[in-house]
Amino acid sequence: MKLILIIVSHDDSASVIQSLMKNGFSVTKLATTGGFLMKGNVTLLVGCDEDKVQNAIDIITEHSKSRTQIIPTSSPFYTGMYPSQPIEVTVGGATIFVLDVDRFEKV
Ligand code: 2BA
Repeated sequence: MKLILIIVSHDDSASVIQSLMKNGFSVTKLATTGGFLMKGNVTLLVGCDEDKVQNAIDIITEHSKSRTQIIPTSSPFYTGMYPSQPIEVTVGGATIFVLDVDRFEKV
């Protein structure tokens, strides 16, 4: 068994969750915050058999869209550095970790 950790933007989360569940995956949603933008994002926990992992990743890919965002110079990351222009970062898409599960129990 594998545990998939998926970090997605809040905007894409409903569509990702809906599609995963429609395809038989169990999903737990956590409200999280990205360290760079300090903006809310969503982390999903999905436990599944190893042979279903690629199917989950395909679904996540289909429903997570990359977009760019301009961040102001007042971002906490830049405190003390003061770049002269706001910078553009790519947000969205999904960051995915696939972990081995030693033991899975529901009691
Ligand atoms: P944040 O840390 O808020 O990062 C949001 C986006 O800002 C990142 O998108 C990336 O495009 C940009 N970014 C992050 N750190 C940067 C830096 N030092 N310099 C310039 N640009 C930077 P993603 O890479 O798609 O990440 C989206 C969210 O996924 C992140 O939100 C974070 O919550 C999580 N994440 C990404 N990689 C991770 C990792 N290796 N470990 C844990 N969480 C991760």
